[in-house]
Amino acid sequence: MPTTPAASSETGPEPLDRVDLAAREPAAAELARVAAQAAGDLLAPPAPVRLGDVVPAPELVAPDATADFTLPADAVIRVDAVPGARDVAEQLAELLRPATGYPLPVADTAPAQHDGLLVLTLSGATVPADPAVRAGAAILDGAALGDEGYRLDVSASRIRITAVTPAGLFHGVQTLRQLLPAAVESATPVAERWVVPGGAVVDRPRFAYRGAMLDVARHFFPVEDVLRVVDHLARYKLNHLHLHLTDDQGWRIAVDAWPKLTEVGGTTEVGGGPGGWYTKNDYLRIVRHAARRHVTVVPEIDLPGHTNAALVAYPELAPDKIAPPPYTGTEVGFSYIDPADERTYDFVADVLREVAALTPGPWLHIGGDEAFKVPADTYHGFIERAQELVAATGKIVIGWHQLAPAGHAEGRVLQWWGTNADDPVTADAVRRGARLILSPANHAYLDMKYAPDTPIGHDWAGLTDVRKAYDWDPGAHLADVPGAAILGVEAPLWTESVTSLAEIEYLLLPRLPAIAELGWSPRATHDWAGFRERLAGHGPRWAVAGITFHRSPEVPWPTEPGIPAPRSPRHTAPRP
Ligand code: TNX
Repeated sequence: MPTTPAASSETGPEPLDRVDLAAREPAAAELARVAAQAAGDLLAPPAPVRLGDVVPAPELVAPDATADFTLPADAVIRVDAVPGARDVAEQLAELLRPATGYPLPVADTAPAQHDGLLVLTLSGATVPADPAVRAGAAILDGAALGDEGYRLDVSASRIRITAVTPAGLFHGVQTLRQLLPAAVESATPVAERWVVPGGAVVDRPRFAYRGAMLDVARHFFPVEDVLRVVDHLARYKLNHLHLHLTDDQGWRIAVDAWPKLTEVGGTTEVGGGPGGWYTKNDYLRIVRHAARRHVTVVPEIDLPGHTNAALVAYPELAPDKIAPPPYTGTEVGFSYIDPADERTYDFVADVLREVAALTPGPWLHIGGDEAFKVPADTYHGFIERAQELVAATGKIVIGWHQLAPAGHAEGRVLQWWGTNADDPVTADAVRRGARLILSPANHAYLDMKYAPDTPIGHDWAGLTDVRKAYDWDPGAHLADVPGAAILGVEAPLWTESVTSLAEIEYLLLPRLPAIAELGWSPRATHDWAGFRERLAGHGPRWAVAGITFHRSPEVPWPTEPGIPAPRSPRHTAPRP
């Protein structure tokens, strides 16, 4: 038996002539192996990101410390020759090329040739030939990955993403992006070892609907700003962008049959600025940019209240047929289109038909909130007709939860924005067949201030720091509503106090990832301590990408050099 160091120290060193060198060989080999490993580690330190450091938290993570992958300069992305998959591969290349400076050509995978360095595969329900993928299939087979799930396998020689749909591949790409060093967010080449931690991730969403809303009516934001917001959603696997397109202060979407809606109603905004609106081509740019990122745009035409801008443009829609003055303040609940005039329903039908024609997604949102001046019976009658007009376009109606007492319409979805989770009227609508998107204002409203000194935002639903945004369970939030009725979650950003992209980002980040995790991750992963650690790693990513964020004191942001202090959003004077 070889002598162990412990035995040697107790009995003193053995005379050399009695040492059995052959018996020592394994120890020497082990020493050599450890030394080689140490030298190798010096040259190739472990991946800076751990496999589980992903937001939203994946369903299953199986790290393999021996299988880190380093992206070589001559890497090729191979992808199944399917249009949707090919485009995801192109987007992966677009993500990686600026920072790496590598050419990263995208090549089609021949059926038997899965030997590229970065492989994206649509596997359908068939069991994949690759043993690593087959092992994963034992946990979740291809079909169980569903419409949006993916499997990521990282070995020393290859990265493979497998999914049933292009959306699943796209989500896998977002995970891969987060597993690369933060410098991958750089717009210019960086000298960096592009290491990805080894192992497997198998992942799929908890809820089908995961969204954010941008109010482009109170303040108008140009197309480029909206595209960038879509990019932020896509990073965190959110799949719906709800655009609040119309309100008292402005009408933002062109309608051919009623051109003055934008030409007159689009020229105002909160605070007296110039406003603006989207032509149909502008709007389609947003829809297409979102679709490429597997984000569905949900257009909202807020009815019958929140319509002052429409009444300025078309006084015939007003109950008294007199044009009101344009409105640039921030009060709510004073305006409505005339529910007693048939011309109003022509207007609603025309608008919904034209907006539906710009909408590849299944949803049309008709608002319905805060029509305080319309008597309840009249309001219910109006909503029931509006719900029918949505159905006539072939879309499914969504409305704020004020729709609840009106009659049920096939498939309808209510967006609940209350602060008291005991809401019998909404629970009753669910019993009559409604499904819910949850946007509790005291957790999910991104226009609420983080803290008393937050320079912009509201506080009517309380202050919402990152923990408050994170600490609730959409599946069990509302009394007497079963989890099965919850379609998903949405984080709305109202923009009465928001005037720039930097301010949008400041309110979005870091709370949007909190809501994204509630929508995507299995409840078993919910853990504030772990979330804030994972979230901390995103500060450097946002900083490198030039994205504004709130450096919340609740998050242990890294303090190494290279992580600049966050920029505050431009401070704006309080508005009337
Ligand atoms: C309530 S929430 C509104 C909006 C305001 C928001 C401000 C909802 C459906 N209506 O009109 O912009 O509060 O936080």
